[in-house]
Amino acid sequence: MTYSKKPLVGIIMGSSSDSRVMQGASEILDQFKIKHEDQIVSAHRTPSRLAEYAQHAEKMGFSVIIAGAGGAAHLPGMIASHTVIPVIGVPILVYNDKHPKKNDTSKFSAFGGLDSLLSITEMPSGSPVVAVGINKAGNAAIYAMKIIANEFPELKKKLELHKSNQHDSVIKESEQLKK
Ligand code: RP5
Repeated sequence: MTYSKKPLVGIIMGSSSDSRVMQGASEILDQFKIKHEDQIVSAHRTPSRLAEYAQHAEKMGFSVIIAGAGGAAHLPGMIASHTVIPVIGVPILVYNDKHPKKNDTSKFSAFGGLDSLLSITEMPSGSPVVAVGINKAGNAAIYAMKIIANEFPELKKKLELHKSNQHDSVIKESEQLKK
């Protein structure tokens, strides 16, 4: 069963190179049968598309936007400045090993993703964006579902089951240690 005919979550990322990480969010939402729409929107390469996307998100009625970006990760904050839809930022440690060139560090963040994490969390007062850990796109999906779960009791039950499964697997692992 799906919860809505329209996507409830908008997923955006600054570049196709972010998709490998952001897939983590899509996969979790798929597992829970939450419809989402995924797009590439670059805050600095497509600034007008970014503004249009915010209008699109309002029109689509997204409950949450998950925005992933690496480097100077201004995408989540810029989207948040255009809409009141809550934004969850995913700081991305940039890497691209599709066509690696020897000694080419241009695809890697100089600060191990901390630059992106701080860019997202250090939004000035009045324009908040929450952030999950570096590359933790799956956590963004779980948090997004927690936001929308009050509207959907079935989803709330599924999240509770997910939590109790986590509990049970720790107990099982602990029992196995004793053997
Ligand atoms: C950011 O710069 C993107 O989110 C991406 O993580 C990083 C590198 O982008 P590309 O060089 O792959 O376009 O804006």
